[in-house]
Amino acid sequence: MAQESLPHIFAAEQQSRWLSTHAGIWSLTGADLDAVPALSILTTLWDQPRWLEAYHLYDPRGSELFEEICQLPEYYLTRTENSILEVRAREIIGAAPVERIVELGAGYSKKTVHLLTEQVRQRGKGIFAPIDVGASGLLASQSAVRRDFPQIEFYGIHARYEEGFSAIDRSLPTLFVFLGSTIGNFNHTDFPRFFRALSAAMGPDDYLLLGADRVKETKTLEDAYNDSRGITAQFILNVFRNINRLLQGNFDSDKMRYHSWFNPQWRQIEMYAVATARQDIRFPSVGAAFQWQQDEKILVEISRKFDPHRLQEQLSFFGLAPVAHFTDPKQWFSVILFRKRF
Ligand code: AVI
Repeated sequence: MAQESLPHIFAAEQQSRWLSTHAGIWSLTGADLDAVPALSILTTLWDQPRWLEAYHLYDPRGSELFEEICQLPEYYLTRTENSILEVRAREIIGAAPVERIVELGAGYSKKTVHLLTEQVRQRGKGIFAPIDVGASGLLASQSAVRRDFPQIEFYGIHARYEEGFSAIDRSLPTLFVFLGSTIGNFNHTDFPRFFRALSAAMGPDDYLLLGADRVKETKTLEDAYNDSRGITAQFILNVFRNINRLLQGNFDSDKMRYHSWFNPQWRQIEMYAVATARQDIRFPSVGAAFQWQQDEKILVEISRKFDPHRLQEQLSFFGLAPVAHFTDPKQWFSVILFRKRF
């Protein structure tokens, strides 16, 4: 594997830890991205109630299903956020005088295009560095950026979010972009840990653009996560195929069903797999087993819904000051620009 010259993206003390696996895509040396998921799955499945971390949903099939979800008529999040960015990208980029855009998630969706277009229009150049655990999304993003934005330098960072953003140098003013309301998938422990780490990684001239889905009528929320074509159900239950592959497990998808609801007290959609018959689950590779009882639920994913004013106040405690708040005519979704304050 040829080592490329070191990129203008990692802090000096970090550079020796990163290796170029494909030209323009950088991975953490020695990181086994499969080892941590296996441990996470085992520990949370032995919890009471049993649950899973949301990132296990995104194997290649899960990523395809998620793309389908984004096109569903009931799933308003993607198109609402996209319409906000389409209309407001000029103001957003104008308000954030940066040289670099770091996107958490594979990037180069239609939504990112609006920001890159404005970066080139207003500043003529820039650096785009998406961070993602999936190399395929980064490669697709790389070829699209090279094709459509020759003025933009591309660095793909193949890592978990925190590993990626903590390694970035602070010499260039940077806009961190975290869209799609992915913060909604963080539980109450992950949420503060994530923002503490992100704020610590940001320099004084840095900005954060955050997409957050808002609390709204229960039926609208519940329909978005229980679509008439059953794609969301397939997406959620597909996680067990991924677990079977990772841990040589024997989850039987014919003996489970999908259930979701909006929990108003916790302001979150909860997505469960429910056993329709008892399953004796075995993971022979690690010598572990448990009984999944009939009607017992495994919490596969949560999707928290936000009050944007409270969210802005909350992030101010992490040193992130709100600069501008953008929403859609129905006020269903918020895109908020923050500036690092201390
Ligand atoms: C990625 N994330 C923001 C989606 C959401 O809306 O919470 C994941 C998803 N799960 C089921 N549908 C969509």
